[in-house]
Amino acid sequence: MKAYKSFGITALAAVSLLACKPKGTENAVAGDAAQKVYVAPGEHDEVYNFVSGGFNGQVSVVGLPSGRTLKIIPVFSVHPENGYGYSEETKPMLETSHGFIPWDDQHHLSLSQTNGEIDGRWLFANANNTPRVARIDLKSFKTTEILEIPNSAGNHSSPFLTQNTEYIVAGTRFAVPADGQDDVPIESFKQNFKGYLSFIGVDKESGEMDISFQIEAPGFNFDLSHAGKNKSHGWFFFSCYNSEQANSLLEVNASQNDKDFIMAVNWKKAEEYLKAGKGKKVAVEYAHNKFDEETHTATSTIKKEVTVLTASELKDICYLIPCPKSPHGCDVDPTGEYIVGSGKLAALIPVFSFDKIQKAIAEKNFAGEFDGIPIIKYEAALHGEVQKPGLGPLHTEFDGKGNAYTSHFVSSEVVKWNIETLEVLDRQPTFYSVGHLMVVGGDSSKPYGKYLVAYNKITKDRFLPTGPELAHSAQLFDISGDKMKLLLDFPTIGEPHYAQAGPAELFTKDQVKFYNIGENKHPYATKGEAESKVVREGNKVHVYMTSIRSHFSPDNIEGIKVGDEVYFHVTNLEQDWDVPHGFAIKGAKTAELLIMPGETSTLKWVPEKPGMYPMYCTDFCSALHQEMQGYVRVSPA
Ligand code: CUK
Ligand code: CUA
Repeated sequence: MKAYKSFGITALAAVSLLACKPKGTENAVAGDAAQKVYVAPGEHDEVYNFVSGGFNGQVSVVGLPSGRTLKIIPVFSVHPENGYGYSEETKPMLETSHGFIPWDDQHHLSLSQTNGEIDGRWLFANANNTPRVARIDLKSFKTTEILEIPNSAGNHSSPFLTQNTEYIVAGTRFAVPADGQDDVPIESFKQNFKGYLSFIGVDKESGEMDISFQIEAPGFNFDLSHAGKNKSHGWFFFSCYNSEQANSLLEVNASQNDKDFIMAVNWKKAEEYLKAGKGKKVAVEYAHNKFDEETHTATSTIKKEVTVLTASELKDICYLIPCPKSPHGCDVDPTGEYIVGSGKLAALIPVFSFDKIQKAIAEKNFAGEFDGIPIIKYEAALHGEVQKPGLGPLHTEFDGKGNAYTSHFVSSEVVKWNIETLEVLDRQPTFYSVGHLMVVGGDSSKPYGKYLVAYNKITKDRFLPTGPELAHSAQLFDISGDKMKLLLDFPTIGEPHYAQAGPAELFTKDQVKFYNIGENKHPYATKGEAESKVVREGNKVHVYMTSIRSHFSPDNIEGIKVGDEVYFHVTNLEQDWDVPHGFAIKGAKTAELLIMPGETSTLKWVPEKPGMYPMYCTDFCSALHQEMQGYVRVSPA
C-alpha cells in the first residue's frame, strides 16, 4: 500500500501488495485464502472459538473463519466494562479462601461433552494462580460458578473433563505439603510435599460442581492432562515433570532425568474404593461461588473438608509411564487408544497404546515403582515414536481422520502426522513460536476438523506495531486437504493458551436474548416505574431505580448524607434484545453497571464529600440516550 500512495499509480498496487507480504508467508498462504475467511457483512461465522485469556484472566469468543472477536467473557478478573466484580451481585464470584481476588491467570478451557461429543452447554476454565475452576453457562455466556481447589498451588493441569462431563479434573502444578500442613521446611520437599489430583463432580442437570475426591500422588509437577475416551473411558492421563522432586527447577535439578512420567489414573477404580469407605478426610478451606440465575445474585461459601485417597497405599489406581524429557502436552486421540506425550526437551513424540498399557498392568510388566506406584516399562506401553517431528513439541490435537497435529515451540511449526503409522505428513511454519494449537472439536471423540488455529507466543512483525507490548498472534489453517494451508492471521486478547471450538449451531440454539421481567426474582428488583423509590434504613440507603428508554426513575435524589452507604439497585425494564442500559455516578470508586433487559444490578457508593453528583447511562441506548441522566445531592452528615 505504501508504494501505491507514494507513486500514485493504481497499476502498481497489486505488485506492491505482494512485495509487502511478511517474510516467509508467500508459500504458506493458500491462493483462495481470502475467499475462505471472508464472512460477508451481515453473515455469520461458522464456528465459535473460545480462547483463553492467559494473564488477563478472561475468555474471549472469536468467530471462525473470520477471526473476529465477538465478546470477552469475564471470568477470573474484574471487568469494568460491565461491572463484573464491581456490582454487588458479582463481587462474591471472586471471593476465595484468601478473600476477594480481582485477577488470575487463565490457561485452559473445556467444552462440556456428552458421549465424547461437545454438547454446547457449558465451558469450563481454570485459574492458575489461586487454583480455581469456573463454569460458564453458554445460554447466557456468563460465568455462573467458581470453585476453589484446595491442596493445590498452581492449577495448570485443568479443567480437562471426562466424556460425559462426569468430572472436571484439576492437577496441582506445584507439589504442596501433605494434609494441609503448610509450615514445613522447603528442604523437606521429598518427604513432605505431595501432588494432588482433584476430581470435581458435575451435576448432570444444573452443571453444579463440587470436589468429589482427591488423589494424593507423589510430589511431581502435574502439567497437563486429558481423559481417556471410548475404550479408555474411566482413565485419566497426566503429564508430570520434575520426577526428581527437586525444590528448585533449575534445569540441572529438574531435568536431569532422561524420562519423566505420564501418570495413568484409573478413576473408576478410585470410585470403587470410595464406595468401600476408603479415603481420609482432610481439613481444608475452599470457596464455592455460585451465581443464581433466578435472582441474578452470587453467593460465596467456604467449605472445609475433602476426601483424599492415597495412591501409594491403593496400589492399583495410579501407574507411571516413562515419557522423555519434561512432558508437557498429554493428549488422547478420538478413539481413546492413543495417548500422545510431548517432552518439551525431546526430539521425538512418544505415542502410548491404551491396550498395551492394560496388558502391561495385567502382566505386571513393571520397571520398578516410585513411592509405591508401579512404573510400567516404556517399551511395554509404547505404540511407537514419531521420529524427528520438529523441536520442542508441546500440544497435539486430532482431526478424526486418523491424523494428529502437534505444535512445536522451538522450531515454530505445526506438524501433521498419522497416528497409526507415525509418519510425518506435512509441516507448516507458524509466525512465531506456537504454544497451543486447536482443531475444532479436536480433543473430543468427534472432531469437526476443517480448521486449525495456532496460538503463537511471539508476534514481532505480524501486525501494525503498538509499542513494546504487541497483541499475540493467532493463525488459522485450513486442514481439510492433505496439506495444511495458512488462511489468516488475527490478533487476540491477553495471552491465549488453550482454546476450544465447535460449530455455531451448538451455541446459538438455546441462547438467552433478554430476561423476562416478570420472572425477575432479585430481592431489590423494581418491576415498574411506579414502584421506584428511595428507602433509608439507618445509614443505608436503597435506591430502587428503573431504567427504560430514555430515563431513570428516580432521577433526582436528595437527602443523602456523607458517609451513607448508598445502594443503587437498577432494574432495566426493557423487554427487547440488545437494549442494555448503563449506570455510572461521579466519584464512585467502583465501575459502571451494564444491566441487561429484565435484569437488576446493584452499585454501592459511599459518598465522602458533600456535593452535587451527576449520574448517567453509559450505553448509547436511543436517540435520547444523552437525556438519561440525573443528580444526587449529598449534604454534610
Ligand atoms: S500451557 Cu500455554 S503453551 Cu499453560 Cu497449556 Cu502449553
Ligand atoms: Cu440508557 Cu443510554
